[in-house]
This record gives sequence, structure tokens and C-alpha cells, in this order.
Amino acid sequence: MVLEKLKDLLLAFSKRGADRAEIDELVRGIQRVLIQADVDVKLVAELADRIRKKALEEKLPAGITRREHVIKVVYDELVAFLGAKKAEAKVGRQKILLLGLFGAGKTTMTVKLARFFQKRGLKVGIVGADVWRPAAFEQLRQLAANNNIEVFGLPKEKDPVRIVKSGLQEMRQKDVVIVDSAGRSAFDDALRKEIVELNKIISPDEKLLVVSADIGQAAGKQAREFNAAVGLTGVIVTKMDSSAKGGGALSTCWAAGVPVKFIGVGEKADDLELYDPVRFVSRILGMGDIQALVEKAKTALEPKKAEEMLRGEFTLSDFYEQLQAMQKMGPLDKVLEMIPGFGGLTARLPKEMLPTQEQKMKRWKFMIDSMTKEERNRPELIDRSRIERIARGSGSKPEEVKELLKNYEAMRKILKKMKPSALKRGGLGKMFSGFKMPR
Ligand SMILES: Nc1nc2c(ncn2[C@@H]2O[C@H](COP(=O)(O)OP(=O)(O)OP(=O)(O)O)[C@@H](O)[C@H]2O)c(=O)[nH]1
Ligand SMILES: [Mg+2]
Repeated sequence: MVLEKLKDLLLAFSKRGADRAEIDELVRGIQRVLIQADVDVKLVAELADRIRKKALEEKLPAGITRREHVIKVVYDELVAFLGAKKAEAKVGRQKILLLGLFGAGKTTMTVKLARFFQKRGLKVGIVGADVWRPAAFEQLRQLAANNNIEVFGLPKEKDPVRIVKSGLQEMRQKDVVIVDSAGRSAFDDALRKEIVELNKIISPDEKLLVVSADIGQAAGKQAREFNAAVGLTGVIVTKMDSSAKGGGALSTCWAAGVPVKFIGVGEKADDLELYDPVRFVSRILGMGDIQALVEKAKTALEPKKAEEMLRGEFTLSDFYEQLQAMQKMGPLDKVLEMIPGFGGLTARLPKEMLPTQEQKMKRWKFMIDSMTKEERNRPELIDRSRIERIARGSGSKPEEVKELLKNYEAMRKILKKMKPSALKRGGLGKMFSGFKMPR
């Protein structure tokens, strides 16, 4: 991906000085990369100006070097540029109409969204209203069947309005109804008329334009056209996995005033993400939020503590402190994203696991609170009867206390094996890998 070159630029920058000339070179590099990613030249120039100004003029926060500050500015500005806030999906009763030109990925996205809501416990039905593409309904029917999703269509019917009317009736028991509509090779009057009518009949809660990342900044024009016709509630950019122009598509939709809601990141039904610029930029840059990392990693792990831990003097009290520090840092998935190299981990973990793990950490805290100071400092004292007492005191089961002790032990072992340099570089991340994710 062209945007990955940003990472190389920042990496190169982080190894050099941070004077005006270096910053200029970095900013010019970023401009080049964004223009290659098909981001609008004017938008790129504005972004470059903002970065340059902030990088050179802003006062340095305490404890942060100029170089770190510049990287942070680049990161923040990119996030703002791509929409700043994470998109939200209403998990509840709703009707969704998907719109878009030929081959944008509407039909695939219909099924992806159906999966998305189905996984969140909602009853989902699909209505296939594409009367243009030959065998459109057959494609949809198969994709839906592969994913156990009910689908309605009238393969011989030529009027999408009739299909939708019957479809809505048929799917009235469903919480979420998703309508897949027909594309065209370009936005024209016939398409406008068709979608305006569908919009009227369905009165959808979400009107989402599907565009493919590979059209780059042409996405903005489409967003404006469809928006003028039906008043879009958002855009979905698909094929983010396979196109170098994703940056152009994303930024131009924001510039057109239509928020990006989801991104498609592959051909399979689960290759869908709620759009999150923070995560997106973290992933491009391959690093976390620099400032947060510098600050928070410092509070999480004092160098002196680190040395003690490496000598194997890692007690349950230390473990407890680590849990507390991690909790201060916010939700676990965010913490993981702040650790260089760990951003991708949250994407690989099943989403359901993270909150469970957080709750587990809270319970572990209760258990450790129920221990005596002596037990915390010398965990080997904790025998069966003490386990039972701790379980009673913390409102948990003895097995849960045992699990806590097992995790503590696992972490202690990892620490023993770690080299001091590794701990300094990203100790927290390594420590995380010692946790067994609950199953
Ligand atoms: N790599 C990748 N391919 C995708 C993604 N989404 C869709 N595709 C592929 O893009 C092609 C077109 O997708 P469709 O869902 O049929 O597109 P459509 O908008 O319904 O097309 P029409 O019905 O012709 O208007 C298919 O081969 C999909 O597998 C994605 O996120 N990543
Ligand atoms: Mg289709």
C-alpha cells in the first residue's frame, strides 16, 4: 500500500535530527505519498501547512522530544484528516439501503453487514432489488445462504419498487432489513429516479453509498451526487485491502461532508470494519499514539521496577500494579493499539474476547485486594485454604483465583526470560503476550 510509505518516512525521520530542514523533508515526503494515494492536491497542501506549522511552532509538551512531537503532530493531523472519530453503528431495529455504481461491492457488503448485525444478536433479512445485473439475485442468494441469512427476491420481476414492497412485508419480523440495489456504470437520471423512489418506499434509517477504494478521489464526486439525490447517512469504502488509493477515497468523502461508516477489507463475509481513523492511521504507521505511549508506558513501568522484575522479584503486588496501570490506560483494545507492533493484534483477536478480558482484570483486582500484604509479596504462601478464603472475600470461585495465580506465574516466567533491553523497548506489550485470553 502506498500509504505504508508514510511509515518508512516517519521511521527514517525518527532516526535523524528534527530541525527545520528535516521537518520540511518529512512534510514533503508525506505530500508525495498522499498525492500518490490519490488524495486531492489542495487538501494535501492544507494538511502539509498544518503539520509544518504545528511541528515548528507548538511548544513541546514536557518530557517529549522535538522529534516525538513532530511524529505526534503528523499522527494527529492524519487522524483529523481522515475524520477523527470512530464511526458508530446502531445495533437495533433499522432499515438499510445500499447504493452505488457497478462493481463497487454492494452485494458483498449487503451480506457483510447482515453478518455484522447477526453477530450482534439481531434478526437480519436481505432484500435483493437489483434488476439490472444478470443473475444478481442468484449471486446474492448464494452469498446469503453461505452465511445463513434469509433473503427475499423476485428474480423475474423488473420493477425494484415492487420487489421492495413485497420484501419489506416479507421481512417485517426482522430487526434489520438490508436492501441491495442496482448499480449503473455512471450516475445518471435513470439511476437517480430509481433510488429516489426506493428511498421513498423504504424510508431507510441508513442510506449508505458503497464505493470502491480504487476509484480514489472520484469517490467524493459520487458521494456528492448520491447525497444530493437521497441524502446519504454515510459512505462505505470497500476493497481497502487491495487498493493503494484508499486514502484518496476516504479523505474526499469527508471533504464532501459524508462520513465514512464502514470499510471493506477483503472478499469474505467477515472482512468488514467499523471505520476508525485512529486505528486506521495506527495501522498505516505501524505504531501507536506516540505521546500517549511515551507518557503512559512511563507510568506503567518504572525502569527501577523493571530491573527488579527481571531479576525475578516480580510479586503479585507488582502484577496488581500492572493491572492498575493498564486499567488507567483505558480499554484493553486501545491499550494494545498504543503499543508499537500490537495494533494489529486487536484486529486478529475475536472482538468478543476483549471486554471479557477487561472484566476479568477487574475481578483479578478484587481477588488481589482480598489477599494479605504477605500473600501478595510471597504468592507461594497461597495454599488451598488461602485460595478458598480469597475466593470468598472477593466473591469469586476458587478456580478463578487459581487462574489468576496461573496468569501471574506465566507473566513472571516471561519476565525472567526477557532481556533488559527488550523490556525497555516495549515491555508492556511483551507482558501482555503472557496473558492467556479467556476462552
Ligand atoms: N478485495 C476485495 N474485494 C472485494 C471487496 N468487496 C467486494 N469485493 C469484490 O468486488 C467484486 C464486486 O463486488 P459486488 O459485491 O458484486 O459489487 P456490486 O456493487 O454488487 O456490483 P454490481 O451488482 O455489478 O453493481 C466481487 O468480486 C467482490 O468479491 C473488498 O472489500 N475487498
Ligand atoms: Mg451487486
